[in-house]
This record gives sequence, C-alpha cells and structure tokens, in this order.
Amino acid sequence: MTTERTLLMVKPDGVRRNLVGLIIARIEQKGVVISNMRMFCMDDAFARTFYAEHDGRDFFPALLSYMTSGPVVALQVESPNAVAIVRTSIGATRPEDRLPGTIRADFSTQLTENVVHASASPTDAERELALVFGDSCTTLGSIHT
Ligand code: 3AN
Repeated sequence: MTTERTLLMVKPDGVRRNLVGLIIARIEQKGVVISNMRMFCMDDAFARTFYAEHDGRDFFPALLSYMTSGPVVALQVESPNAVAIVRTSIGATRPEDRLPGTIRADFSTQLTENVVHASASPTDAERELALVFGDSCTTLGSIHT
C-alpha cells in the first residue's frame, strides 16, 4: 500500500479545551507521520467552502457559527491507508455510534461540538488539504530525506 495523506483538524472546542497536544500525541502514537500543521481561524467564506456539501441543510448555519467561533489546528498526516485509519481513530459522526477509545467518543457527547474532523475519503482529503495548506503542502519524502 502506498502512502496516503489526509487532513486531521482539531476544531474550535478542542482548541478551547486545551486538547490539541493530547490529540496530536494520540495520532502520533498510532504511527502516522505529521507532515504539515497550521493553526488558523476559519472565516465564514472558508467554512462555507470547506463544508459545501452541507450547504442548504437546516444545521448549516449552526455548523458555520461553530467552525468560525475560534482557531482550529489542521494537520496533514501520512501513512498507508491514512484516510481510513485516521477516520476510524476519530470515531463516528453520530455520538451514539462512537466506539470507546475513539477521540470523539472519549471527549464529546455532541454531534456538532465533536472536537475533531478528519477527511472522509481520499478525494475529500486532497480537496481539504489544498484548501487548508494551498501550495505549502509538504510530502513525507521531504521530511525524511
Ligand atoms: P463528519 O464530521 O463525521 O465527517 P459530516 O461531514 O457528515 O460528518 O458532517 C459534518 C458536520 O455537520 C458534523 N460533525 C455535524 O456538526 C454536522 N452535521 C452533519 N449531519 C448532521 C445532522 N443530521 N444534524 C445536525 N448536524 C449535522
């Protein structure tokens, strides 16, 4: 399996609750490699683009308000099957479906304020990484050579 990359993001509630270091430690302990990182605040336009698939849903305004409520910490992480591995590590969308030991299960009972985001597919990952990091995307090779 070739190396794959994905986006893991600590959301505003995770930053507010001082969970950034803990979440980074958990994902590093799994063995994935962090190859880029950025702390920034989403403005309304960025959040609308990032979550464009949900535009028009009744929860969209609340989602935008939450995602623009404070800084996020975005990480580009790499490993074989990174998308599925990181997605499994964060836990399910619905609180009642989250397995113990996943980040969302361990730190949130909420649907919206759920501490972390991770890309749902390789296509989503490339779109989201380009949005967050633009041309500053580094690759695993550039870190380990
Ligand atoms: P995930 O964050 O697990 O990838 P998505 O992409 O389906 O899930 O949804 C993104 C965010 O949109 C969720 N974390 C949640 O805040 C909100 N959301 C999704 N579906 C619903 C829903 N049915 N009701 C309320 N909020 C929702």
